[in-house]
Amino acid sequence: MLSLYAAEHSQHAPGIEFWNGRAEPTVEVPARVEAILKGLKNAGLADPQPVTSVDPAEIGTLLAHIHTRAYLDYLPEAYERWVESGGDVNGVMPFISPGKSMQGIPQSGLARPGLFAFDMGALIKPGTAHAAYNAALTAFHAAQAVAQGQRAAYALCRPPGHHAGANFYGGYCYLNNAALAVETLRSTPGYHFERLAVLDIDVHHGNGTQDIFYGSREVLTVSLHMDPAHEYPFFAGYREERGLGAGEGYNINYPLPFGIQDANYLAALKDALDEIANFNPAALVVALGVDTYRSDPIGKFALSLAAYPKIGKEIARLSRPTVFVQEGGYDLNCLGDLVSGVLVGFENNL
Ligand code: OKP
Ligand code: ZN
Repeated sequence: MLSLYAAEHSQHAPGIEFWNGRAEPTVEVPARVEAILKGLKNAGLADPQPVTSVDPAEIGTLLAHIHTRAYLDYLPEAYERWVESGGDVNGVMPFISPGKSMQGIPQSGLARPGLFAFDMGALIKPGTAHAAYNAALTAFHAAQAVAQGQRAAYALCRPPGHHAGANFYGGYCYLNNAALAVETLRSTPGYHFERLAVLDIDVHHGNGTQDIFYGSREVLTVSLHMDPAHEYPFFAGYREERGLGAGEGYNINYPLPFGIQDANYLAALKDALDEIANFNPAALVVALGVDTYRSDPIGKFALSLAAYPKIGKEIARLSRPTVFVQEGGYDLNCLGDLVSGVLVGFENNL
């Protein structure tokens, strides 16, 4: 399977995140990419190819379909404006965000992060925007390959993207790579990908992807994740969230209990894939998080190693052109085996 990654991901190394009011070392580290590359090679999947440094214009038009102009203008200049205004050189982190009735638009680089950041888990440092654009470029190229006839492709995106919405970022995510893959498929000239589906199997709810397509009946978004009543991102991911207006019925959430094991998880996945099959999309984008693994440091599911090829097999049974986009997964010892498990399980069942 065509696999792509961006070497320049390493320009993004946030180091810390705030959680429970404490600065903690973050699990979203550059070594994740090395671990996954090693896993892909060990599994004999085609050698991952690097995508080269991005000129933002190359994907700018497509990104403007999924993110607001205000947010896209903010991201690349956030660090400089923050430091100019006296912000800590270690990185941009909101310390004030508007209350519900506060509608003003500040110019200060110290306050602007509060307009867009929904948590304190996505530090912006000097290399962050560049790395995020390169991750998006990786998803773009993988989707383009599928639009041009490849059966499937894998984009090793880092930083991940599924928590980034139209005008917000957080949870290690800045640009929504999976949504960009959708827009790339939809925008390929002469190619009729009218109905598309996103299957998000990261252990956290894909609130950004849900946000972007919430009003659309052309893109079905389906997410399986830890019950947000008790876990991040807390404020979205509930079963009642089914889409809005024309999009009503085209967003499906599966909040699942902590500790869920292979059999029950695979049953929920089958149900999700049945919904997708009924929708009959021309192609599928998989937001591939593997933080569902039992020893993941932040996920609270309990899947075994053997679950991952089965997940790939179930996805293959849908028989759609498929773009895999990397999301979370933080157990560096197993990360490569988990990702390649899904991809090999998929390929072996085509
Ligand atoms: C990003 B992705 C616990 C930190 C949890 C928030 C989770 C972000 C997940 N120490 N931080 O969906 O994998
Ligand atoms: Zn996750």
